[in-house]
This record gives sequence, C-alpha cells and structure tokens, in this order.
Amino acid sequence: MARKKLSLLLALIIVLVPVFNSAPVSAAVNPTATLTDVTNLSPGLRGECKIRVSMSGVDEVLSAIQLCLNYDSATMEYRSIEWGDFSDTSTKIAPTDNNGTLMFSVNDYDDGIRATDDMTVCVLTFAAAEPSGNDRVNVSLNNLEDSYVMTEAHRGGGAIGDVVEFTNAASVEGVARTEGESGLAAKISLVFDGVDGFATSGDSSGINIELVNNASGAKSSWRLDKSADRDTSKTVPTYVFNAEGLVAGSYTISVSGEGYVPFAREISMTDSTSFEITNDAFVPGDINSDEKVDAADYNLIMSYIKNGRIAYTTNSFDFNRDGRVDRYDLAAMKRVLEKEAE
Ligand SMILES: [Ca+2]
Ligand SMILES: [Ca+2]
Repeated sequence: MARKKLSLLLALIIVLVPVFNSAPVSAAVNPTATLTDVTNLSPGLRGECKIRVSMSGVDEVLSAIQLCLNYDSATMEYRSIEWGDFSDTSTKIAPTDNNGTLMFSVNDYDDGIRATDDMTVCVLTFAAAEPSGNDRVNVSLNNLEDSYVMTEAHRGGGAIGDVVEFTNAASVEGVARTEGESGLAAKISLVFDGVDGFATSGDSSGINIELVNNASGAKSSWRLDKSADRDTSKTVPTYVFNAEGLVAGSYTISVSGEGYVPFAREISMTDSTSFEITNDAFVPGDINSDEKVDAADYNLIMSYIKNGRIAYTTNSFDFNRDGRVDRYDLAAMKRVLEKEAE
C-alpha cells in the first residue's frame, strides 16, 4: 500500500516538474536588436552622431525592456537619449554611463509595453566636444546577459515570468555630422545667497540640477558637488553647471534637494544663455516636503535644536549642508518666513 502511494507521488512529481521548470516561453518572444546610424536622417549638430536602437521579433505585451550597450571612440562621448514611442505611464531609466558601457531600461508593470516589429527603443546621441571632422563611435550590443525583455507575466510584481535575452550581438560604426551648427550653450548658476555658511567643501550635497529639452526629452543632469562645481571667484557660494551642444527650443530647468522647495521653470532657448537661480527661487526650509515653508517646518527644526540633537545629519534640516543642524540653518528658514510675512 505504502509503495503504491509512493509511486503515485512520483508520478505526480514527474507530471508537475516540467510545468514548473519551463514556464511557457511564447514563440513570439525572440528579441533581436538592430543598431543603425541615423545621424543623417535626424536633425542634429556638427560633431553629433545618432544611433537608433530598435527591436524586432517580439509580438507581445512586455513589462520591461533592458539593454546594455558598449561604445568606444577616441573623441566622442555619450550625450543624451530620446525614447521611442512608449506610453506616459512607462518608467524610463536613462543610461548609466560607466566607462563606455550604457545600461538603460523602460518598464511598465501596470499597463505593459505593447511591442511591435521593428520598434524604436531609443535614439542615442554621441558627441565630440571639439568636432574634428572625422569623429566616429563604435556602438555594440554584446552583453546578452544584461540585455533582455520581461514578458507580461512579471506585471504586478509576480515572481514567475519569462526573462528573455536578446538573441544576437549587434554593432554599428557611427559617423559624426561634419557640417551644420555647433549648438547652443547653457550656463546655470545656483547661488546660495539666503543660506548662511553654505559648505564649500565636500562632494555630495544631495542637490540635483536638471535641464531637459521639452520636445525630445534629452536631458543634462548634475549632482551638486560642493567642491568641484564651486565658482571660486564668487564670495557668495555659487555653483556653475554648463550644457553644450543644445538645439534651440523649450527647456525645463529644475533643482531639487531635501529641505528645499523644488524649483522648476520652463525657458525658451534661441541663443546661448546664462540662467541664475538664487534662494528666492530655490527656497530652503521645507523640512516636511510639502513644497512650502511655514510654521510646521519651523516647529520641526526648533524641536531638533532644542532637543540638542545638533549633530543630526539629515539633509532635510541641514540647509547649508555642513553636517550640523544649528542656528545657521534656523537663520536660513527665518529669512524665508520673515519674507513671507512682509
Ligand atoms: Ca514645508
Ligand atoms: Ca547646517
């Protein structure tokens, strides 16, 4: 009897194991990448090269697409990305540029990504800082482990689904545009004129600056480095960020950081331009992140200072980023509150 039960169990295992081992991989998921030099098909600047990254072989709703590309050039660097036609709800994770490796992804775990044959995932722009007239970049996909799609089964965070790697290596040599405009430059200065004792040494400040082209989504971004970005010719702590090779058009400048009311402004660029942001615009004192500075924030910082926890290092309280919460931070907030009361 016991033996009979055992064989029944074995039979069940034999039936069940293949089901768990091979979640059904649809024949329609066979991702193939193509890299194409589209420099001469797109508007662009002298010294720029544009590489289209496209995918075919997938007729399915996906939850994510990830790609890991390599690039190699004597004179050109990665500059920006323009995404393909994904829905607004998709989360697009811009490339991390790690010594010639670009890893980026798009995902939509709620609505999914409807893949079509020969769909554009993105167009990458590479650019030479000083165009020589003979600038080239080799772009390749050969890391198949980190280049894959996730099928819809991953949606909603489900644990069982298919990660299907790209099936092919691909490469292209991009040739930079040798004629045309060299582009516009933007200089963004961030002036801490309302924060006493803003620390001028140390790197991380937790303050981020972005300049985004509203039409293409091409983005320049910086993390304020208290030492490296400082304009040492200015007494008031001033940090300078430069973007070059920009096309004319509408841009959004934004600055954000813990303890500050986030700043965002749309600007129209027709020429190279300088833009200055002071603490009247990038306002310190918003401890509770509700985008305003008021009594609630004041009570929070007073509570910290009175309780003697002046070595607390959370940036939310430490507007001058010197690692302490003290009267200098309080003064920065008071200045804002007094101004509001006027
Ligand atoms: Ca607040
Ligand atoms: Ca401080």
